[in-house]
Amino acid sequence: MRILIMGGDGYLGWPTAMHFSSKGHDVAILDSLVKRYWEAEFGAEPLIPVSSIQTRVRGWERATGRKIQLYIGDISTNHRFLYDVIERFQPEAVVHYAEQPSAPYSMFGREYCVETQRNNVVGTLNLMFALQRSAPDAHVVKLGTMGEYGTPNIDIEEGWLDITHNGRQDRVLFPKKPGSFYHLSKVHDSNNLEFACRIWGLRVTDLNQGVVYGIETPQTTMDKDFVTSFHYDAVFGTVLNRFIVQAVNGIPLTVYGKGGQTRGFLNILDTLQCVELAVENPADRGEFRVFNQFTEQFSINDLAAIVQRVGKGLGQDVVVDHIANPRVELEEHYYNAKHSKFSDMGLQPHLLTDDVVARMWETVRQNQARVHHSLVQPDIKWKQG
Ligand code: USQ
Repeated sequence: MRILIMGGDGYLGWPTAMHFSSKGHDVAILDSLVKRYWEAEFGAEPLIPVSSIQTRVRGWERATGRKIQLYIGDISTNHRFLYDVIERFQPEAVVHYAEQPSAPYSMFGREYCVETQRNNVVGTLNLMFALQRSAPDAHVVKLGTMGEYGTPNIDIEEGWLDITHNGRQDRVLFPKKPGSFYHLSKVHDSNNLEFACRIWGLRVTDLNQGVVYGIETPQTTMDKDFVTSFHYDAVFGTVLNRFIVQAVNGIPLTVYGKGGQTRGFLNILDTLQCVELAVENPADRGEFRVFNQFTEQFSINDLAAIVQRVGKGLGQDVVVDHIANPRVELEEHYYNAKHSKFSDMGLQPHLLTDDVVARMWETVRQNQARVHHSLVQPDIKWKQG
């Protein structure tokens, strides 16, 4: 298939591009490289140095004989560029990761909120128009987030809710209660995409993904130019990745508040598997399909306990600190999110075992000297910005 990976320079985008290319698909990457700029604004550097996208793609061709086409440009500010890429490449599937992915970044202040929502929402709108114009049959696999739902006091369904109201029934998008301007941007995307499916007949799979952890995929370990952008800082790092870096460096784990916050989690290997399953089994024309993309639920306290236990086995005492929560979120709550659609399609999950944590621990230890301790403590507060 011809598969366009938008945001193909990122933590998930680059491994996804290599994954599809290694399976023999015709892959193109589109990226504005703006994530590297956002990281630079905060002095955040990936734990393991990341090569330029051109070096990555050239190295990939040398190592495998497979070409990945590269389009550098901004889909949110230059719709003509995007129109041109869609027209020329004629993708059968578009995997859309090209968004600002950090909740803290979006809460840093007005400019950061506006930049997040402008970049994410307008980029997705431009994609919709580009497809309607010249590739209406292409299947969009869009990276959404479990955070769109928030933590409601009822079971979370996969995207849609069947309701009975005053004796009548209908099917509506599940009510959303997101916890940051970033998560809200994905809610706006979902609404816009559902509209485009209903009115124009586009085909979309919205992946409501949980929190991803992991550093390695079979392709990222092939060459130093193929490593992915792994973050541990308080702006771009996700919780388990951060905890392991903290533990290796003897920094007390930064559990925010009581630590009863519960989320869905998945290994980066399962992101690849889920995206592949979605691409291989496209939504119908006019269908807006939602999959909850995670394999296990954990509370933050559960994760801290796992990291502490693995550290003990490796001879390192891990201290768990409960620091004042910089976010506004429930710290003890009901959480039961359905996630059976990918299992029904054949997902073989890579679960979070002590061995998985120990393997990540070892990779982090080898790069320990590059950790900037000053980037670890959170200083973006939801209330103050
Ligand atoms: N947390 C801590 N300590 C930390 C970091 C985080 O207790 O040092 C807590 C947070 O308060 C939150 C939970 O861990 O309750 C998850 O935080 P996170 O920073 O790992 O993840 P989040 O901000 O929710 O965002 C991440 C990705 C985002 C993706 C989302 C999936 O950055 O792109 O959409 O995970 S989900 O959380 O399911 O919405």
